[in-house]
Amino acid sequence: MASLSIAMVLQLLVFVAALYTVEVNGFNGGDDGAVRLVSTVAEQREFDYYALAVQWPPTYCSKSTKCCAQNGCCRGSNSPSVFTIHGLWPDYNDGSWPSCCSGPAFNETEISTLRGVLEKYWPTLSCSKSSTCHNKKGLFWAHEKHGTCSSPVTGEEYNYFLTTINLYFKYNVTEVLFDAGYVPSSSEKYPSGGIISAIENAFHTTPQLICTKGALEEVRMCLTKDFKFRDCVSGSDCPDYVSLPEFAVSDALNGAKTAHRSFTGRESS
Ligand code: U2P
Repeated sequence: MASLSIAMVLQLLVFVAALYTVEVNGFNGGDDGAVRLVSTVAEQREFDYYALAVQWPPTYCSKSTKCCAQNGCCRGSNSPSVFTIHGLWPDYNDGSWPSCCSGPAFNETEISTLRGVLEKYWPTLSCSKSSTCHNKKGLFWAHEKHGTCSSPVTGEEYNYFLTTINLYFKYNVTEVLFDAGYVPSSSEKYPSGGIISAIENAFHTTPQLICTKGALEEVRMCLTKDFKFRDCVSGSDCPDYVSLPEFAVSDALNGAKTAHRSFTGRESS
């Protein structure tokens, strides 16, 4: 009788262990446990729309304190002088967004043929590694929360990046603003309303402008899941007049020097 109960207890233990293993490993290869499974499921609700965010590197780079080979701010005279891609973000109508969705982890080799265009038009403007899902850090492009959460529409990783690049070229914010006279300047201030109108005239959509210390940092345009323009759920946060700074000459020179140092393997701090 006693040996029978021991066998039953052992069987029960094996069963519980098996159940636990299935639950932990079920979604994500089992690297971070059952809590992760719950949060993944909760965040799987499909997104409502996209925000295409493009950023103005001189504004972002004015906050950049560190140079390294990967940092697009540190390319000296080759630093980006056009709006570059920040992201194609799946968003919810309530102003939030999904942050980690199930699906394969970011795989750099899948986008190797796009690498040149991504380096140029989707550069990281920072030395710090971006957070990815699974509590890891990686390339700026590895914001899995965006690519994997977009997958119900864009499918596999390569197509997410290709779609984003195509939208970026199709809706060329740099060209529209420069053509309307909103050109980089170290002294001019431009009316935010004028910048918004230039985009409205070109694309028939109202963009959301994001500023840092009175300088235009980002333009976001919102799209339905079939890539037609729609309203964003948040408004602009810019003052009435904004600057569109040039890369300061000293920044470019410093960038050139530090980039050179970085490319020879020494990282500045
Ligand atoms: O705005 C700050 C950061 O929040 C993330 N974000 C913001 C708005 C939005 O619609 N979707 C979204 O993801 C961005 O985070 P990142 O991709 O840079 O990590 C944005 O920079």
